[in-house]
Amino acid sequence: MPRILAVAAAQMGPVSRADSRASVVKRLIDMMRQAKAMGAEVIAYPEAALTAFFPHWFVADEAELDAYFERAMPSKDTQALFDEAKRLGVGFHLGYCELDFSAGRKRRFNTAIVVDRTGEIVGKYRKIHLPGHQEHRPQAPFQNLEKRYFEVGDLGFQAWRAFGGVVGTMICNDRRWPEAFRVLGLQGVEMVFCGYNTPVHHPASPEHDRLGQFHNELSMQAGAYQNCTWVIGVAKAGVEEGVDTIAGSTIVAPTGEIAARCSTNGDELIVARCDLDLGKSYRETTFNFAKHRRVEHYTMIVERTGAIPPN
Ligand code: CDT
Repeated sequence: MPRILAVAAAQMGPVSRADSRASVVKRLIDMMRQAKAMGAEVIAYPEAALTAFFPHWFVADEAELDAYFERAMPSKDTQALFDEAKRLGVGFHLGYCELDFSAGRKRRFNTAIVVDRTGEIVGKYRKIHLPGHQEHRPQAPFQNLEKRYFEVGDLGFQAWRAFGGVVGTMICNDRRWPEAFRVLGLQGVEMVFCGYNTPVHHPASPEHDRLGQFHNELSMQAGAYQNCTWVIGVAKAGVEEGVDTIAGSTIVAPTGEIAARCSTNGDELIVARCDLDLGKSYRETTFNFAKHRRVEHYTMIVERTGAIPPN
């Protein structure tokens, strides 16, 4: 019996600073209903989908910063999304910013959850590869203060059983790191959700500006092929609070081919019927990890962080 999972990538156009959480949730619910009508069983929303991507600017006031974070999930405003998911029988992936007190102190994470078709959370991931900088750079046209506002995720790259397969998540910058994909690949992942907010411009390296979409697809297509998995890459796109961000949400097959791609830079849904067994022939041949990986030659990957050229 084929394991077909119909998945929607829900690209979002900008969210403004002034938008209420409830209005954004309503937008997500509208897309969920449309996705259901298009035959989707799961819908994937972007990184930090509930607010504007505030790491692009400096927030000095702690209470103002905390207002971008959820203290519980479901929260008062997101409960309606969970209720609708259950009512429609549609699972979802959601990126949001998490305020956590479980370790006896306040911690902030850039988080994503996977929710099954009954509205239950089946997996949570906290972003590990935080890009950007900690210090305020008032001269820059915009900033990426993720290293200031978030702690490095403490949950690792986990895969979970959901939707009749094995799924995992990573967030935005994680997709550029093959280690993130491989740790999921080593758990037999069949579908990886990855939300992103990627600026078109790179103030520190403007020579990269023309390559944003290429590097987005290069990273996700390589990760998909080398780990025999579907990758659902979903953007928050367009000009948000003055920062232009790439669109190009894509559903990538385990072959490395793009099965569907958004063509606007606003709210847009794409749906693909994903055969979760499509990675099997790669997993059993070219990428039969147990047979071909030579871990005795990979020790440097975990023992060394930065590159050290030979003498
Ligand atoms: N949100 C996020 O992780 N953004 C980063 C910006 C880095 S630009 C190379 C990203 O990887 O898209």
